Amino acid sequence: MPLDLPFCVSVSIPAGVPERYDRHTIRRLADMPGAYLDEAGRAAMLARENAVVYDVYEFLRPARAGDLLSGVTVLHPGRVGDEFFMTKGHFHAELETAEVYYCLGGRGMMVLQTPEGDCRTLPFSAGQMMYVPPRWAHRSVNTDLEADLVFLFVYPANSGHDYQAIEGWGFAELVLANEGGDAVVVPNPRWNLGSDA
Ligand code: PAN
Ligand code: ZN
Repeated sequence: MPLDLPFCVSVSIPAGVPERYDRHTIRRLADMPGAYLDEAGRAAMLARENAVVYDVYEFLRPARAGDLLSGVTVLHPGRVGDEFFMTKGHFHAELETAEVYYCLGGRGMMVLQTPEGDCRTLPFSAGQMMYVPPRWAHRSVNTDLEADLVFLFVYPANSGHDYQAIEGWGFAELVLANEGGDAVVVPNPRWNLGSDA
């Protein structure tokens, strides 16, 4: 889309895929080594099929303060072991930048965490808005095995992404299915162990 001109685009509810977009990123199981607690389970699933975990449709802008990046994420249903499908999660490289998510469809949670390790996991479902303050890393989790979790996001164009810290440490909390299949938030047994690995 032409830069510096207003644009308006249809985003269907609850499917979420915009009628047009600048970039489509596909994240598959193979793109998420070490992200799930059950790494052997991920490898076994991968041997069968390199499933798509989520799609991101973005409207691109120059990386300048004052501009905004926006788009839609479609996080598909599934589990690796007991752990629900989730995004990689990241800090913004420019740590003092915030983000707003609005959930268009589905049912899930967001895991948020500061560099100091303060971790909060909040429900995030259709019709809800999530405010991610500056400094808080964020990951979305789809806790519905039947439907996509779909959300629109808006954040400063100069934010950048830092995936490394989360790839190393993970978040302090995980969202797992209990025996009945319901989502439960539990402490991450691997939390912080990977920081010097
Ligand atoms: C979102 C996320 C998107 C995919 O646009 O980037 O949901 O998640 P990961 O980037 O963690 O793979 C956002 O938070 N942007 O800043
Ligand atoms: Zn973000």
